[in-house]
Amino acid sequence: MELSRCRMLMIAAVLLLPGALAIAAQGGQPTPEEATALVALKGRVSGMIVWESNRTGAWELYVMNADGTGARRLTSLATPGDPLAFNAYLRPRFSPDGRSILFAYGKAHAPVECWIADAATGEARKLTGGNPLNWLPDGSGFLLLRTKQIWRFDLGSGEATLALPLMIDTASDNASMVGYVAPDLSAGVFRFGKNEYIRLSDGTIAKTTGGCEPHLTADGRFMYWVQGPKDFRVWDTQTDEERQMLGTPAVEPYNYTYFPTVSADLRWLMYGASPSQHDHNTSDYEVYLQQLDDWQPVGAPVRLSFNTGTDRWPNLWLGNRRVGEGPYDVASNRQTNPPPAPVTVFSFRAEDADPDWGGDWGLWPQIEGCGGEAAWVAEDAEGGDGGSVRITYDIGADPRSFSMWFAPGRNLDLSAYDRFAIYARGDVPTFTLVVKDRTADPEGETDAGIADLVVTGVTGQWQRFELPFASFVPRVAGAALDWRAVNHVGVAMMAGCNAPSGTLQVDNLRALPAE
Ligand SMILES: [Ca+2]
Ligand SMILES: [Ca+2]
Repeated sequence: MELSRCRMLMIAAVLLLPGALAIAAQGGQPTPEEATALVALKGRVSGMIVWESNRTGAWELYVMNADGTGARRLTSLATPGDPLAFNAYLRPRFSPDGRSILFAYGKAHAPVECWIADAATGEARKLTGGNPLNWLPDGSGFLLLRTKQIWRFDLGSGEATLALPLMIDTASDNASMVGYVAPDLSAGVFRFGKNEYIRLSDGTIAKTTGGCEPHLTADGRFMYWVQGPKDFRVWDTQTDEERQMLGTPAVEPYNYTYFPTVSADLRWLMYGASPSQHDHNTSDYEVYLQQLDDWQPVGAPVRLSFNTGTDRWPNLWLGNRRVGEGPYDVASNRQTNPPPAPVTVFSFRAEDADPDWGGDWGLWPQIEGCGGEAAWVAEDAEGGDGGSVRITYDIGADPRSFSMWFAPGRNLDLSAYDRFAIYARGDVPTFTLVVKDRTADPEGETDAGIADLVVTGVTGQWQRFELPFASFVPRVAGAALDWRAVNHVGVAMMAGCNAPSGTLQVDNLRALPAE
């Protein structure tokens, strides 16, 4: 029976001097809090997000699932460095069925055009001249502004016809004009010198505000806009009530907010936020999602993009379609997205400190009677601050094990990662790293969802070991670990696999991103 427990793969050390493979800091990485928020968002919102980014050097459309997964570049519109590439707002908007994306495009210094992209393939084409406003509710076409008049473009016929005779005197149809028209064509909002809410029956300007980037909700009832950075406002056209929708979000340093768009059900606000940089073409705006209830924020905003380019004008479509599977923005396209930051499981930064990703640590024998102690040592394996932990144990001949870290219910998504790294030394040659997910056996009554990897080659000197996720062996044959929901990682000593007694010192366990 002892042998069956030791089916786990033996892996030799990757012999690297401490610090030899230091992880370089990269721009645009999620903090542990941001990574946790991304995981927590899963299952709470269904749909797709499109936004525009200049991370390749030219403006392109990018898409991701509403929970931030599957992020990828959608279009190949421009040649980077092309001096004639479109350089104004694309303001992409999903069609009601989520299959197409309407956006502004063209050549720099030329009249703006209405373009459409396939939301799955990214294939894009020009439909007509003018500045696109918004989709018709039935998806049969869209409205656009051309020569200061509102036109209706019909996708079936490919023709644009004048929708209203009204000349919108104050509106500009230049490429950076921001506007939106109510579905019944009763009113529209436009930004020229100021934000204006205009009754389209007679051209009456019913409301003028400061700021910029005016929008209407999909039902046409609410106008919302940027009064200034850190100050989004909303106006109820029925009750004439104006109030703040979002002030300074509790996100540092990304609290300088622009580009608000609200989902059709009014429950989600998307926006771009930068670290106090204003320029809308060069600043490091990032895409954020904020839940709303009656126009007030619920919980903290979730950061969805991780790139030092300008990420702006996110648009959320709610529904059951997805852009595809894949990791977060950080790992989806290495040419334009930096990898995610390593996740530190524990660093033993201080005596009695909790593991870095939460939970608790100590020694938990699987059966009573094992002897063991864990002592914090003021010595970091990489020569940095903080310390490590020294485990002195005696498990005898019975298949007893010790696990030295546990974080119930964390369900951390490590799908963008492919290996652990850990430092170890000791007077025993091996130890076992144990990983458990939450999905296979939530009650923890069996070994389903647990996988092991025996690390060999431990010596008296600190060594860095790399442990590929693919090498972990499930305890229950055929039950692969779900790396999207990891809630337990532990260092274990198990009879039949590891020495029955000895001393082991470990430090700085991290999950590392796939290359
Ligand atoms: Ca950015
Ligand atoms: Ca340490």
